[in-house]
Amino acid sequence: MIESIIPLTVLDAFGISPKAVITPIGSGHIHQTFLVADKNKFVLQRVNKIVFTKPEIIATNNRLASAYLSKYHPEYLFPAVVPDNHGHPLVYAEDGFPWRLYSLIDNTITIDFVSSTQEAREAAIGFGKLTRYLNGVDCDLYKPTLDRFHDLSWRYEQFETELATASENIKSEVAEEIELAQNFNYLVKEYSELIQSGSLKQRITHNDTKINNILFDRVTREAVCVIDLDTLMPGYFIYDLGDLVRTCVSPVSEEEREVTKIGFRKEIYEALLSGYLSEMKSTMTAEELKAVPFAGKMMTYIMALRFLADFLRGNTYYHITYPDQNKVRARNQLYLLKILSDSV
Ligand code: GN1
Ligand code: MG
Repeated sequence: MIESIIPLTVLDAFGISPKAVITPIGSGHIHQTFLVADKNKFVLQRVNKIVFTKPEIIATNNRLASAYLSKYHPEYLFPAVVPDNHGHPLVYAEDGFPWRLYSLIDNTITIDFVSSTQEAREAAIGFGKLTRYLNGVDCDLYKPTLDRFHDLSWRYEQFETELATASENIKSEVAEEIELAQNFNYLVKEYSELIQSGSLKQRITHNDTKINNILFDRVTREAVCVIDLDTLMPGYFIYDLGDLVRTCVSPVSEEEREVTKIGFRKEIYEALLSGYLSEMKSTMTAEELKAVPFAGKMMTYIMALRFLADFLRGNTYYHITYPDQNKVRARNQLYLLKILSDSV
């Protein structure tokens, strides 16, 4: 029963009637998300504090961005949280888990799959615009909500740690994936050199730019606003452009088991680049532009490593609905990486 999952104290703190109609929504791997139909419609979320151990940092980064955007880009739609009755962004339930509330943005939809160059371009414009609009902020005011989140060297180290401690049994189940992952290790060196050269500007990036983290207008299919701002924090443009490429170019998602269905849709890739750069190019250096082709490969590799490491550690991070789901995801991403490496 939904009512038993959502504590009444939480509903009360947000001023939601216990009679509101509440249904689970969303396809995220981390939090639990619900649609609340009360006098108005809301999105209520239980924040996974096992993953986000410092949810206050999310709230602070979002508050800073929201204040900056409403001052300098007042027309920009930034999905700020609805505070509780005391003006707090988070309400802690008795079990220690924080909850937060958003207004539902009417007449919008999310998509899990890009079916046209227009959708790809729109999504890339949406994420590019956010970073461009925040170009003038002092990045030092924003703290990492997850440390070293997209640090490829660190993710590779984590993968190696899991490899060193996993049982032979588990390792033999993913022997092929382990070998593939190790073969792409040269990307870690490329990444480290790129970061150490200082050629990428630190910016405020979204860091979770998968296609279902953008709201589209139900009718015009234009991008309305970006959502899921948990990882809005300092980062590099390659993280955002890269995750767009990772989640959009293939005709199938990261969940697809049949690897022969994975592919590279050139026209979608070009639409992503053209959309993202139409927003961001004016703020980018020549060296950053040179790093554009690296973005998709880097982010696809990082996800392959993360899924594989989670499989090796016994699936403690990503929500799974069947036993070898993280293996499937890792394999999928490694195949996509191979195709990307041959294509860009
Ligand atoms: C997670 O929860 P969700 O779906 O927004 C993950 C992202 C991955 C994504 C892969 C905090 O995002 O980094 O790209 O799964 N978020 C976190 O689908 O780990
Ligand atoms: Mg997320």
